[in-house]
Amino acid sequence: MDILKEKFKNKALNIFKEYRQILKEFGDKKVDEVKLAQVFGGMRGVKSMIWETSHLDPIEGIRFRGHSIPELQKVLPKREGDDQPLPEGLFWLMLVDEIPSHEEVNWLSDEWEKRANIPDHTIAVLDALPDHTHPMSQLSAAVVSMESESVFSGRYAEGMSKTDYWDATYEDTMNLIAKLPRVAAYIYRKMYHDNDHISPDHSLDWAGNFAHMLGFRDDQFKSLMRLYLTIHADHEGGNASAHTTHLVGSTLSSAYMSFAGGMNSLAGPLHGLANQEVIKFIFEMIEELGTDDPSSEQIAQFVRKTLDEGKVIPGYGHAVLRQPDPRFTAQRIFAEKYLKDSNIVNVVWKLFEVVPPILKSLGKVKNPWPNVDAHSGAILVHYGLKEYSYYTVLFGVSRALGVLSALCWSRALGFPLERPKSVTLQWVREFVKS
Ligand code: CMX
Repeated sequence: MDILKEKFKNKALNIFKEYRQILKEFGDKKVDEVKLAQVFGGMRGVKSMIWETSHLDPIEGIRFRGHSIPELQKVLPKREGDDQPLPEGLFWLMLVDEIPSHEEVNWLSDEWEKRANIPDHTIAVLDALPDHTHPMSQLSAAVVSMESESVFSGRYAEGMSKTDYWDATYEDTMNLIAKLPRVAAYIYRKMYHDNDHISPDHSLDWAGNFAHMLGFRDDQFKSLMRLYLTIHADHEGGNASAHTTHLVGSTLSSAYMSFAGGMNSLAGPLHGLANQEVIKFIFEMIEELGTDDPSSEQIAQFVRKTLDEGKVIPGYGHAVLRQPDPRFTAQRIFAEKYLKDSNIVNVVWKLFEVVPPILKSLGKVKNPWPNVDAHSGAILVHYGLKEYSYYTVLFGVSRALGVLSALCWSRALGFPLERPKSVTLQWVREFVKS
């Protein structure tokens, strides 16, 4: 058994016993009251799921196993010469609640590299898709096609015991995360670089190698990828991509099917696709205004016009957060260090000044502040990754770290099939009368 799996097994066994005892003693205790507004309102705030890997506070933002993003930037192992954390370290932390050593993250980089080959039929599936297929549809199709390799599905068909579900899910998780950069880079080079693919560099880490296979040689871009793939990894369990992965996984679908479900949900414009929508919005504004250095007044006018047309301002607002997203701030700090003179980055910063007061003035937007998607595109454009339809794939590769480590926990703790209760409008009519 590998070192990480052994650690996970020991942790999970203890926590399994602890939570069963808690349930036995306190299972009837009420945790929440649900209001009718929440029944109609997308279940906002209803406490209904266990998610060990991260926790989201409306004011403070995300904490991964108790660590904020600036703390992660300090405590997680880094590659020599870089000041951003390795996403391998975050995966380790989320899975076993320990900050790994340099040796441990190096082991994980090597382990993922060993598991990274993608099946020929997945390449054939991607090649068969027409060019106008959105990159997120391609990612989803590729992940579903790799289900044929699922250790969990194979062992389940042979009659695996319940007590081994976590083991097979761990194997699928490690294999799938290892393969995602290859799949994602293949989609990018196929779509935007005439199928001119780049072989992996086995000496690089998971994120650095992904940047390399996309075709970016710049060390700063590799550093950006390490930051990007760290901060997008998890946002507690209720967000749409995490919750979808969890829901599909609760049926004992494999990690591949569960993650593909999560990706289909990330592909919506109110969720992960917002990163492409933000840069599209900025490009349209630049084109309409005829300048890539618009004044605040010009930006305000464009924002108001967008709202008058009945559209949302992408990259702003959040279902939980009530302050600027620390993931936005982390990217801003990176950009302040390296990209101060970039016009497109400056537009993002001006939007940050202009948009919140306008959204506040509408009187209905609960969070007028930028979310993670408000910043990422401008930095990518600066480094030459301008094909914005691809941006959500980057988000998806990162999200795998959180939702799949959480899936390992769900299997280890033996969580049941998810099955909340729905009601009809007739039920509501009778309920309000009573
Ligand atoms: N621009 C314009 N209107 C907005 C808005 C925005 N950025 N954010 C919220 N609103 C509106 C809502 O559309 C809603 O209007 P109606 O009552 O007319 O339907 C009203 O304000 C209240 O919404 P809310 O309670 O503040 O926000 P929700 O929790 O319902 O939705 C979110 C959250 C993210 C979907 C929403 O803020 C939004 O659409 N933002 C733009 C898209 C975006 O950036 N999504 C990415 C989120 C991060 C991620 O998941 O990746």
